[in-house]
Amino acid sequence: MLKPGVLPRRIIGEVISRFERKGINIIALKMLKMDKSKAEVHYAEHKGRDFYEKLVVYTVSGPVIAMVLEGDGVISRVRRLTGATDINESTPGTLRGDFAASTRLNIVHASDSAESAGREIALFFKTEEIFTWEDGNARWF
Ligand code: 3AN
Repeated sequence: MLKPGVLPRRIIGEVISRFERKGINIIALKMLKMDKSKAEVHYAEHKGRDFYEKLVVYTVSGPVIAMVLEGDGVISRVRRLTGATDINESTPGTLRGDFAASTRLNIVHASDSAESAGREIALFFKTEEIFTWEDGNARWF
């Protein structure tokens, strides 16, 4: 998920192209505004942390771009492209290393396991909104 700060910075294309250039398939994509209850479910694991309330307020503050990404080892590959959560740790060349100026507003959310991906995808997409597709060139890789 590209967080609300991405849209006004006009870097949606740049962020998404990092995933595409790494050979990851986009199999679902939409722009939407999360409501408070959806944001609270999305970040339920952080309830009670000192940054939680502000994180929810930020998440509902504007449109987000939600995507389902597919590929070999996609969760770890996406998280490596995303970079560390803490912006003081995120390496240049990663999305957060290059674009995030605050840990709370750190550009993107990426699922950290197949289990959380399943839960999070269901928050954003119906089954019929997800399209797996064949890359005709993939057999040469
Ligand atoms: P990640 O998004 O890298 O999986 P999580 O799940 O630990 O990291 O945190 C979810 C979100 O909560 C982060 N993307 C960030 O916006 C926010 N967050 C996490 N830790 C902090 C922190 N120490 N201070 C402020 N915001 C934080």
